Amino acid sequence: MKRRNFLKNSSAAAAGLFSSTVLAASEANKNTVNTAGKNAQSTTPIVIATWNVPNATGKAWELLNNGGIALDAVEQGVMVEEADTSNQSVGKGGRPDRDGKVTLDACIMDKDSNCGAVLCMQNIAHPVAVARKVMEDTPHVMLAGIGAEQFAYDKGFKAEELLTEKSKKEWLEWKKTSKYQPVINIENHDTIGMLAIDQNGDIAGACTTSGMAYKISGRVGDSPIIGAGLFVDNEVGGATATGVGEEVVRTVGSFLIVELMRQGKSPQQACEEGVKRIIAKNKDKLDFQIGFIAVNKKGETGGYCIQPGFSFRTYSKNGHVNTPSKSHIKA
Ligand code: SD4
Repeated sequence: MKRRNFLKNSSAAAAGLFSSTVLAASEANKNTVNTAGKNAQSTTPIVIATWNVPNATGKAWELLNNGGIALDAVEQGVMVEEADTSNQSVGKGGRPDRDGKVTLDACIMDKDSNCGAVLCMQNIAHPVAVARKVMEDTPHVMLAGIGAEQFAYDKGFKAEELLTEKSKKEWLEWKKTSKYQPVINIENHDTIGMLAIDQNGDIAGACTTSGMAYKISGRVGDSPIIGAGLFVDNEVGGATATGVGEEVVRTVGSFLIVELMRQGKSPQQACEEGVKRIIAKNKDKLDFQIGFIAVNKKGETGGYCIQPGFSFRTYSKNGHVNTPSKSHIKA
């Protein structure tokens, strides 16, 4: 299959599965206040994450509020989603590739621009924690595949079956009808990217995913790629992405957004410009989703996406809020 077709199908598929996410998000919204204005207020400490992930942002806030550092907050925050088997886009329970293997991608970045990532790693439930070990205990930034897995074992991580019965059943169903071709309305969105500013005013970020469902074995998207799925500059702010990773990589989206903030744009303006760059490259096929979130050094936040339905969670002294993102295509 031509790359373009695969992307197109994956993209449309992503937009399709989106509707279930939207429904779930709107259910959860009933218990939250949407105060987009409040999110624009500057406040630190603060945590912001892609999608409506109250348990993850709750965990991160617990650490930040007790004086914890942003790096610990984002790591432990996203680990909540990695452990949640009902989230089929992250960690254990993630949807597998087309061969039935769950392969995980994650990265982490700290206030000193140290970073670590693991790509296409199997059998380890917490790739973000392994990414942190890569950052702290090796001279490298990225470890991939078997090497990443072996490194994790060396660091004391235990092998776990990541394919849940639910994800296995869905994959077996997919195999029956698709004969290994990408099929519209299969792919998934719920990758968690998280950014935090701690009481010292320092910024860190993390991003973790099981990638696009039923991807070609070995495929890696934007999520573990520093600059694409995540970027932090402690002088400026941070940004992270969700959606069709190939498109985020093509614009080095998160780095772009941080640089736009450096030039004076607000997080909201920077996210909108980041999405516009992607749209400009895909004028005739806007059938996929990209969502960006960003925070600047002052604790102002922003988010923007292509398709309606994306939301992001913030937790600060202003409260714990799920904000439906503004979108290029209107609902
Ligand atoms: C990827 N960006 O692997 C990820 C997918 C994603 O919610 O965001 N899913 O391309």
